[in-house]
Amino acid sequence: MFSRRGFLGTAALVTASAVSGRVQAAAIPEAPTMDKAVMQPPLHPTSGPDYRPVVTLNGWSLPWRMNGDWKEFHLVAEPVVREFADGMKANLWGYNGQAPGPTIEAVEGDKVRIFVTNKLPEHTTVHWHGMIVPAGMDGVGGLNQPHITPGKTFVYEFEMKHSGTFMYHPHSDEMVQMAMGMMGMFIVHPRDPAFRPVDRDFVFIMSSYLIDPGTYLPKVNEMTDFNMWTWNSRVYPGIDPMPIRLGDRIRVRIGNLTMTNHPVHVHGHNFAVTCTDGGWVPESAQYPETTTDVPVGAVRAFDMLADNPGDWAFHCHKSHHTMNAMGHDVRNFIGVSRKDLAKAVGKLAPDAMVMGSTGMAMGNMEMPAPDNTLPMMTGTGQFGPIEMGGMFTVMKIREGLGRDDYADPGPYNYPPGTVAYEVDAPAAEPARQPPAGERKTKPSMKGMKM
Ligand SMILES: [Cu+2]
Repeated sequence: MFSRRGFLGTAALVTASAVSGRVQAAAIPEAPTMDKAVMQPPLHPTSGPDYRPVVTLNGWSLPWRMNGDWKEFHLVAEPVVREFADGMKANLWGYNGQAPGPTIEAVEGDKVRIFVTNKLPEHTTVHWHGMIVPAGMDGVGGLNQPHITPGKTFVYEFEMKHSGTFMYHPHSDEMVQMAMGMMGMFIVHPRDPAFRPVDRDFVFIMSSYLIDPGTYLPKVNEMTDFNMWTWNSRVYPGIDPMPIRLGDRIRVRIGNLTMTNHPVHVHGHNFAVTCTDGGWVPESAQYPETTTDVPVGAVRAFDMLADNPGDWAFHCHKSHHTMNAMGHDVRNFIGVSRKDLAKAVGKLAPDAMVMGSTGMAMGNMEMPAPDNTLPMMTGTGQFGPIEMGGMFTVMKIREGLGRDDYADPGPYNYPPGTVAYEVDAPAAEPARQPPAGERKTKPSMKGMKM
């Protein structure tokens, strides 16, 4: 858990007269830090205007302190160890103990002061993606400000010009630092709490890594062939489930700082994209979807009425992005005779296991793997193996959950007679046309209903 010492405690000691455009080193607020990769409860505001806070999948929101009429936050850029799922950790760079960094929440009209301390071995900056800020606060190293060298603290000050869903990330050795996991979400709530309110507001950011099985460090120069597709630097089954009360109106806000687009898909419901990193989508421009593409360097937030109880898959629809630690240089053996294959392989490698001639479903069987990696397809549901990894989780829509209850409600209790079932009867062979060469006459279309 984060330490809130100093935040709530010191807020009352600071007087409005202490505030000027320039702050002294002694005024740097404490930097809370997080040691867990588990979704923390929503951080309700204790000062400033009211709003319904977001929850971050496997993450948290950064506490602040008021200093006069400024909201002060403190980000610390530093090396971190992030667990992707049980059985795999990665050495990343992030903020305040985790990668991605904490979600920052503020309100339209707020004056925000963000301290950034650099504990990395190289310089960095922070860019506020999508936010309307003065040019000198935009965070492109060299262009808008000097880079923040190791050990130094810089201050960003700006007013929240508009509400919406934004991101933050370095603009300083950007390729390396984003490939190492440095990013986070920045939510600016509308000043009017009646503007498009929702009951539950989920947030995460997508990143991708190439980490060879058995190693801990991402290969930062990779451009396309990633093997870890993550939501908040977690992969299924390590991604938090999304508990939702039946009848809740929910919002899901997704940032994408990977190197490709991700069509995210929800089962059992439809939704409308209501917000991008450019602002709110007018109602007249919204339309129903079940999949929406989240482009690279963009944010999509969708609103959905959770009116269908059950366990519903929510995932990226690129099937390779719901796999873990996947090698791509693999031949397709579907339809190849197992006997011939076994004979050929046996000559070369007597102990090798031949597989893949009927597909790759492995069920409960998992291949031996080095330490610190994850099975390609994994996860178990009440009916058996789920065979997913990567960008996949489950929306668990239940009656009667508490308002701020985000505890996993467990597997769905299906009402009797509502689950697909096996019939105990032989299936008749369908009548088929013989292959073209064996046909006596040309197939006739006459009499066929088209
Ligand atoms: Cu994807």
